[in-house]
Amino acid sequence: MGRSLTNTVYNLGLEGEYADALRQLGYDMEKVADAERDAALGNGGLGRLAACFLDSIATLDLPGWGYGIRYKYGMFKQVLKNGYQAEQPDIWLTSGNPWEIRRDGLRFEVGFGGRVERKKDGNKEVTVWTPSEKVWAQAYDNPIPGFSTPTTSNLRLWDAQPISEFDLGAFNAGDYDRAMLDRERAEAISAVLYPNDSTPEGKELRLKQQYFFVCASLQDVLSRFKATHGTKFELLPDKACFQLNDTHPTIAVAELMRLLVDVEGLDWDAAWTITTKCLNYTNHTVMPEALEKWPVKVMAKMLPRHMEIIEVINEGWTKWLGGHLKELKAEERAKRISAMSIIHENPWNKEEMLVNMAYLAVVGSSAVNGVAAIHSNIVKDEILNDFYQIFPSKFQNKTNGVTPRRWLAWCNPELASLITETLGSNEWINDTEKLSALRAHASDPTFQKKWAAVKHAKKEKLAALIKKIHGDSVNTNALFDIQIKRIHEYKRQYLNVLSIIWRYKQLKKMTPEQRKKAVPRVCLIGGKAASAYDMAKRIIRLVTAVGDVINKDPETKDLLSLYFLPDYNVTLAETIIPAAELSQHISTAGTEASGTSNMKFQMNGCLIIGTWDGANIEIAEETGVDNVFVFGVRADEINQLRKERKNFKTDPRWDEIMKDIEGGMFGDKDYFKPLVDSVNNMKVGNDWFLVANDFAAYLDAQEEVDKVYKDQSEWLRRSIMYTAGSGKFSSDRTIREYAEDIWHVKPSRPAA
Ligand code: OX2
Repeated sequence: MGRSLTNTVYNLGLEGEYADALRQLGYDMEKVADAERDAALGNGGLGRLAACFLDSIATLDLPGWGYGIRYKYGMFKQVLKNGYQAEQPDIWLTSGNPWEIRRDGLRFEVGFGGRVERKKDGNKEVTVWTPSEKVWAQAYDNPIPGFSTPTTSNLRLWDAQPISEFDLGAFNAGDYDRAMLDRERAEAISAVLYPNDSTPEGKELRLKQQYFFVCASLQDVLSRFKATHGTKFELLPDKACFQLNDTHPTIAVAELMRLLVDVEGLDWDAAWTITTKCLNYTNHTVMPEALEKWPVKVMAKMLPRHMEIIEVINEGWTKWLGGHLKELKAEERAKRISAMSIIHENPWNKEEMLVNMAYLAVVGSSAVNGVAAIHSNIVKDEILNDFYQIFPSKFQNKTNGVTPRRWLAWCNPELASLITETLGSNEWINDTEKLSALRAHASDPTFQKKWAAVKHAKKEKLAALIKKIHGDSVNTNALFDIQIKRIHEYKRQYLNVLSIIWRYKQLKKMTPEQRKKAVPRVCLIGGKAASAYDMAKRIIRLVTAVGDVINKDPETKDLLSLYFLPDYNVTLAETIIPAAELSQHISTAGTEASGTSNMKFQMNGCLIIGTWDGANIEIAEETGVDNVFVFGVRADEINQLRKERKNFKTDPRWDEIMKDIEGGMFGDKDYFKPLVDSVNNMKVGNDWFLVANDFAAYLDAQEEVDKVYKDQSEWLRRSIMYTAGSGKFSSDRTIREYAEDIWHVKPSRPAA
């Protein structure tokens, strides 16, 4: 969520009044705002997307809430120790969180483990699950005010608390540790956010967290439903629906069945009809390791009743599938059924059976969507193709969006004022399609001058931050070139660093006269590496090591510098993005589902260098493809290129740089060896993300960037065209599509 104070004050339209009131009390708005800690309860784009969605849901007066976990420790704080990433706990709750409201009395029991029995209830057989461990899920509400509306939405977060406060018996017997055991075990559930982005660890605690928040959230919604509609559960799909955000909450399929069948006494078929109508699933990534699969053994131990339910769902599903595919020959039919079974063998360990959570979600949902056009096609044609063939109408696309309030109007008030002044009203804040009227001004020199002045002021602000972090003054007349996102091999920060090394080597070779003609650049890279992701941590070290060399070189430092910005988070992004002139979205084609920072940069008039991937494609279409620096292989070439890896002939410039790194030009050569080996060994399976394949095209695209930057009027024209073309990427548009096509809800304002 990032910070709430300024966003709330702005969304309520109170900015002037609030700052005045603070001043009267002797406080400065900016300082007060700065004292707030970011709520960092997610990993990256997936969580931040949900935050933007909540802003749009409230602003559009839609009846929707968010649910999650009130982690005691959110996303770790990243610090650099001698240029290496180190993780520190994010202790954000110690001084309290003024935004949350603890809902006393609003808590639900959540169980784990134990046994399942059949019992007779009259002549009906009922299933009774007796968990061996129980905790409370305590509700905390976080208000989400809409912009320019009285509607305020809610983010309800669950905190895990012990059912029995304290074991006095154990304490009296002198066993102090055991006396506290229940509390510790319960609190562990909502203690820490897993610091992965798209690489779930097979940790039992993670499944426990997932079930914990799903169970509490479903009980919460059912209890509100029952307060109005009693037990008329056939009405549930009209009154409630759930959007499952990736595979993490997909245990909801089994849990809703359990609540309806075991707790409410519905028969299985009626419950299944209701469940599948209420649930929808969004896939957010193509990374195979992120499509969660839980070992049957783990699931059966922690959630024995859910494992049974999943088995029954799978039996029904595979049986139905057999009927549906009856035209096929027996062998082919068996193959297809086995490929689509929710429970299947672990391909790496034949002894182990797995529950495939994405398959469970698809079978248990009404709608399945990807998050950008290309990604939704990959979901249909590759990841879930078998299912798409069976249920083509279930599959949809919902291209992501970001809230123009936080990501343009509030983080860049100077640009917002200029836009409002030029368009004659601030209606664009709620109707971003109106930004397209800026196109008429894109080539106007007077307007360009004003536009450039805003960008420069934002660059000055970022430069001050760099000075604070690194102690260096950067050249604010240089092109500010930025890549901020989680560090991952598929996002290819590595490719960026390699091109910076090449640029440095070129500058070194130039005469002073030639250097005068070079475009100066300040390169900034920021992002966290999952604590267990070794290769990503090496990439960070390469960035800092290269920065250490070039930032100290008196010959070139005004022409090229490279800084790693530690602890990248929402608040930092709010300063970085408005200042950016070039942003990098250079994932291997077909690997970044959408990306959302690309949209934030676009809104702020920042040019994009990018691959034909994720939402870059739609951004280019809206901005004008010629205004974007597009390079690299296309998604449909990737499989073939991976197979041809052995025969790939690397560029001589690449070979030179690899030798430089291996030879210790940036120190730490042993530490960088695995990094070099991961891309430089020409065998099948190596350089999986095709860094070498795209290297030459990327250098060409970078050269083109320099060329255009030298023509400032063309650069500014493009910059204006980016903002003008960003209308589609408001999360208001995305949320309207979800509301109309999937949720079937309409706006409604509380009566005045
Ligand atoms: C991210 C995707 O990597 C990113 O491409 C997308 O824009 C974002 O989700 C929002 O849809 N973890 N993070 C993601 O997916 C998962 C899983």
